[in-house]
Amino acid sequence: MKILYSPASPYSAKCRMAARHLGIELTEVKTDTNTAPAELTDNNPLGKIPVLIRDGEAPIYDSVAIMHFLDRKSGGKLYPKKDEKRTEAEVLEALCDGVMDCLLSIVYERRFRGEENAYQPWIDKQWAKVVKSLDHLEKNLPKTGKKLHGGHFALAAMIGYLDLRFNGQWAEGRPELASWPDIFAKKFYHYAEMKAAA
Ligand SMILES: N[C@@H](CCC(=O)N[C@@H](CS)C(=O)NCC(=O)O)C(=O)O
Repeated sequence: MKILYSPASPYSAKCRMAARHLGIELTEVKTDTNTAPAELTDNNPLGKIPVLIRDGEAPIYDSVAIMHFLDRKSGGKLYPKKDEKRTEAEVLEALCDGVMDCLLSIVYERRFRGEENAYQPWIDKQWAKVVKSLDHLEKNLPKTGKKLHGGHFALAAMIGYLDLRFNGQWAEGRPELASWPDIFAKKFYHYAEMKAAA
């Protein structure tokens, strides 16, 4: 199986980390969405990454569908079995993915319109959602028990993207959240190596 990804893509990072944690081997194919290569657009009409490509089977997108596929493939190791715990993990993933949506929207606004033409009220609106969500996470940091789940991988991917594109703009005043990757790294042994390669 291969995954179309880019090193900076947080949704891709979430899936790649989860697959690695579960021991599911994926061939990673670096993909530039800006050039819209046929391998991407033929497999995902939205032209977005990540996309999981399987031999002789339909491609899988988006990242949430890939995570649920990885969960089934691993015999249910990626999400908790108990209903309420599973819902908790899924909502954490939704929140972190939602923050990534806001951050990406800001990055794209600046990139495609140009810094000088970027529409500041839109950026502010997206950033306000990020602030509210990060404050919520700071006060309600998820438990990181024995087993990691999909929500944890989403949280790690979100923090990775904040560090990459919004370094120096989010960690101050949020010590719990800022130091959470240290807890995560103790349970996901490939974290440092994957971060360094990104
Ligand atoms: N909801 C999607 C979001 C995927 C997404 O927006 N990926 C970005 C890269 S991080 C992308 O492909 N952007 C290119 C585009 O929107 O054309 C998911 O969870 O996979």
